[in-house]
Amino acid sequence: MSDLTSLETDLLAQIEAASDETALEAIRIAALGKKGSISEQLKLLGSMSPEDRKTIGPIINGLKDKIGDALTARREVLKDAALTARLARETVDITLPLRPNPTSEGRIHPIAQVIDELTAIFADMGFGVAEGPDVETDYYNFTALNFPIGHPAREMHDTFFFNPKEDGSRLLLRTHTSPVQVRTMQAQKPPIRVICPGRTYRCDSDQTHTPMFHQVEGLVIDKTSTIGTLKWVLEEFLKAFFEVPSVEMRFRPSFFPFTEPSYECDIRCDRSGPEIKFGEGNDWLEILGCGMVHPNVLRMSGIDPAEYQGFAFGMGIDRIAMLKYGMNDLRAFFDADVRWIKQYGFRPLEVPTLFGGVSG
Ligand code: 2U9
Repeated sequence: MSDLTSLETDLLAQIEAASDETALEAIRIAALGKKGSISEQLKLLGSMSPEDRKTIGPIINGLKDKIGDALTARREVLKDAALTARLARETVDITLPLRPNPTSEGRIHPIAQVIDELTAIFADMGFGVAEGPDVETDYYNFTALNFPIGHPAREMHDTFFFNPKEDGSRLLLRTHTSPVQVRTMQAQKPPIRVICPGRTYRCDSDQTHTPMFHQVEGLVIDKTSTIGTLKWVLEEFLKAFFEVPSVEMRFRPSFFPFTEPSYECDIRCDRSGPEIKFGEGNDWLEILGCGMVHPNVLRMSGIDPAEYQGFAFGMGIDRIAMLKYGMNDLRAFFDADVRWIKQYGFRPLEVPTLFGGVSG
């Protein structure tokens, strides 16, 4: 009896002292396992007299249950303690800033945005987009566009030339996107309706000029297009781009070797307030150049000017981007300053669309 009492005291003390579930499991096996101290006592019942078995049996079974209950209770306590310790160890610092994700951090450059906008507007009028190389030959940049050899207009373009090759020819960085239209005329039969947005280069740098800038030019070649069609296309473009119900245009005579007649086009605007407004006011703003394609240009690209005619126009993308989105220093476009792009760039999933109103 006293053996059983001291076994009980001893086991309860061990259970109370167990510091984790592994230690507790070892105690359980030592007491209730096949060869455990309580199991050994139970085995002795078989050799006892029926009277002894009657009195001692319930005591041993009671001890077994008591130790079982104590083990369960202690296991719960240890489990809780382990969980509490784990929670304390694995705390999340909710004051840490979220890791930035590309769609919320990245911005679309205003130039890329404006190219998307004008492409959508011209696509609506049936224009395709053509692209060509930035490094060009003298032929595509000048000769095919009716710049005679030695003509002063070649000098006016402030061209970046590469070193001459052995045969004396020099490659250059295109000074306008017009070589792309020449390549298009060589590759396609009329009718042709394309715009050519892209990088252009001139050796010029101040607050309104950067050595690399962007132009978009347009070309239409068919049998019937006239200055009237040209005016309509430009008017529709300007209304859609600047999001105004009407624009008033003024065409001034000009000179380009590749068009005849040639014009510079101004639009009516109001510059009296902090922001420039189009379609109203008493000021004029030069916005683009245009004209009917020179017969020599058509002929040089294999198109018969007796059968076909057409018009072309060109404008500076950087300039129209600045006008539309209120930026005043052209050089900031190319500084790659993250603070600037955060201020003036467009969020990838919130870009203005034609269907939602161009500036959203
Ligand atoms: C071909 C035939 C004709 C393209 C044209 C202009 C007028 C023009 C300037 C505007 C501002 C360039 O960025 S800018 O300085 N461009 O005024 N461009 S007509 O005429 C072409 C082009 C290609 C085969």
